[in-house]
Amino acid sequence: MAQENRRSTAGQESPAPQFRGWSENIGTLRSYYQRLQQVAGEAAAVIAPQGSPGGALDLGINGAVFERETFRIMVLGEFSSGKSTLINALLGKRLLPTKANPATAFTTVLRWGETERAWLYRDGDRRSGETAVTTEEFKREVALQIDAKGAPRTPSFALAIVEQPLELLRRSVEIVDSAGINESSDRELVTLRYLEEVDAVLFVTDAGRPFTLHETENYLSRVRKLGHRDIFFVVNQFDRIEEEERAEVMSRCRNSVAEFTGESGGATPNVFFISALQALRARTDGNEEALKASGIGQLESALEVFCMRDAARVKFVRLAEFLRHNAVNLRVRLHDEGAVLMKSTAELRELLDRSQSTQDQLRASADAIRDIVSTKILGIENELQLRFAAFLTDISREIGGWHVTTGPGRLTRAVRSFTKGGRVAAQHELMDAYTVQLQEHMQVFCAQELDQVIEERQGDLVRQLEPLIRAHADLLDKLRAELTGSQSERDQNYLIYTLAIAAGKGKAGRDGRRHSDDVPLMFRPSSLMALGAGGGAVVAGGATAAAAAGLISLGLAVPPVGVAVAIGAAIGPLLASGAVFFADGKLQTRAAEEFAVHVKDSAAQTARQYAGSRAADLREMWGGISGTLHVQLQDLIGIVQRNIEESRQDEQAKAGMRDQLYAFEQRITDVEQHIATFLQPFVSEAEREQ
Ligand SMILES: Nc1nc2c(ncn2[C@@H]2O[C@H](COP(=O)(O)OP(=O)(O)OP(=O)(O)O)[C@@H](O)[C@H]2O)c(=O)[nH]1
Ligand SMILES: [Mg+2]
Repeated sequence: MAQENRRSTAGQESPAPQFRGWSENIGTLRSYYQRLQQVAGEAAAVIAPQGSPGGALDLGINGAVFERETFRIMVLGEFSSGKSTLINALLGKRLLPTKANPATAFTTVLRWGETERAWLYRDGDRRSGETAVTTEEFKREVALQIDAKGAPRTPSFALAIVEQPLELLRRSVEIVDSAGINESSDRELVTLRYLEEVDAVLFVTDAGRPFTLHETENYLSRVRKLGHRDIFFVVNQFDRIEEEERAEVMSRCRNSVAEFTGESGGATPNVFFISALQALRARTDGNEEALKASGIGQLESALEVFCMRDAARVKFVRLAEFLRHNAVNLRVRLHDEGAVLMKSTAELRELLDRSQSTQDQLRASADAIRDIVSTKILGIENELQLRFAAFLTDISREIGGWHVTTGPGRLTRAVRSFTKGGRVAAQHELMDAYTVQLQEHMQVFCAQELDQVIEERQGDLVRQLEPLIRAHADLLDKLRAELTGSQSERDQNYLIYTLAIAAGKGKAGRDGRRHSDDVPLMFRPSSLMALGAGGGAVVAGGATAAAAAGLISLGLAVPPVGVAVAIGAAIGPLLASGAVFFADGKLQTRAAEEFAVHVKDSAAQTARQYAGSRAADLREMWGGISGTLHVQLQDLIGIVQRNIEESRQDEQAKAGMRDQLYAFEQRITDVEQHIATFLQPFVSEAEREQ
């Protein structure tokens, strides 16, 4: 089924609009980058010839990001977790070597090609040249060889690029197989280095020992540190888990992921329980039933949604916004440089001295803004906590009236057979049924009520900050005019404007939910950035949209906290000693009572965790403002100081330089306009989708 879906989507004439022309779009952005870089280079030569200090104009962007025109997903995990088997299953083809012993010798990038082709590289940077090989030769090289003593041989290559005419790889999606980590330090290094070159990560863990401390602390943390927020968590080899233990393994894994992602800032966790081996066999045998049972379908759908809908937006919008922001900075900087050039050293010195108190005032006002933001967010955090705790306490009274459904005849069978396994399974089923219902209620409450609170408080914050930021901007402009002697062309309303859309002001016809995706990228939490405009709503609470997009599994938008575990612990003994409850059919009533007690008891803690994670997002979102104000001031003063130190003499030369700098500014403005036009369709697309 999933295969069918994939085919039909991949074969469509019209993919998601923003995915059309992927290469052209990246190419366009690259050309803007090159134009800006050229201006920066030429301007640097004018401002600071002969490499004099302080004159470097750094665009702050590594051009390499514009070179690759694909969306690259890396499959990562400990050795023998089933990474290669999983990719083979996704491809529907036994392309990559798999075996019980460590099997994959080096990183392999799989990408689309009309015909099968492969190249091998001795180093990961591809500096040492490439060797074209056949698919068979590739397969031989990439399979880790064992010497006579049983030790793995050092592979001759570090990277392979393999082109295959497979649907999955169409539309610029690349999949990377990696040598398993935690097996050999050399191979691990090759794998981990490559992490920096990918856009998203699919982490494979073994269901028999899922998410070990070693995995989370060494590898997953590293993945997060590299800025990856789009992690797909795959619990593989699920077929090896006894049926009656599956529910427990699932909740434990979800819990591990929630703990991990929660700790590091709250991404949107995608956890999938699959059997890659079953999926591969089923796909090569054409057995649809078995394919469905393997669980690979959910993963494929999520990947598909991600690649088709979010990947383009993630990549384009992020790059374009980043580029635009850098262009504005560069332009303002050149403008200030040009203006300061016309002043004598003595004049500049005096101006700097005279402006000391204005400078102090500006620093103080940036600090005051920071303090207001942090006090306000603390207030929001407390309010969320109180409201959420009250909601949980209230709902604990309703639990007795909930209709929970368990598998057909499950409880009756457990009663009859009364085996340990039967009881454990029944226990899990009850526990899951109640937990799912609770999480549904929590999601609705968070999305409908708490989001509203956050939005309102953010609106208050904007209203409070607006006059302060305006005053700050005016003061900064006054200082700029004093120091440079000219009116700046900086968009004074930039911060105010971005703040206003952040809180949902000034746009007609918006509904209450739409706050997060309009938050300008520079003020978005990185998790939002990574998800792009559409996915943004997910993290900030739009659980429904996320679920609709298949991006999260139920319950993970709100941390399930210890509730499920506590409930398991409570129902367990009931079932164990359960003759009396089974006998009079009151099991569910008692389970509901226990569940309610635990919900009530853990309400405060659940609320604290929830409020904490929302507040962390808000802090990240708003925290950049004060920093930006400080940097603006420092840039301005820095230019004056540098000019004082360099004390240029020739007035005519200065005038010439100034004219040149103004011409550079004009070129940058031009690029800025192009970027804005480029971004327009992506922004409107995000709006339509909401
Ligand atoms: N039962 C079962 N076995 C699996 C599954 N997936 C993979 N395996 C087996 O696990 C072993 C390791 O699989 P590989 O795909 O080679 O694992 P890998 O993660 O690529 O390993 P390295 O390349 O060494 O890092 C093989 O014997 C597979 O057949 C699964 O879902 N269920
Ligand atoms: Mg492998």
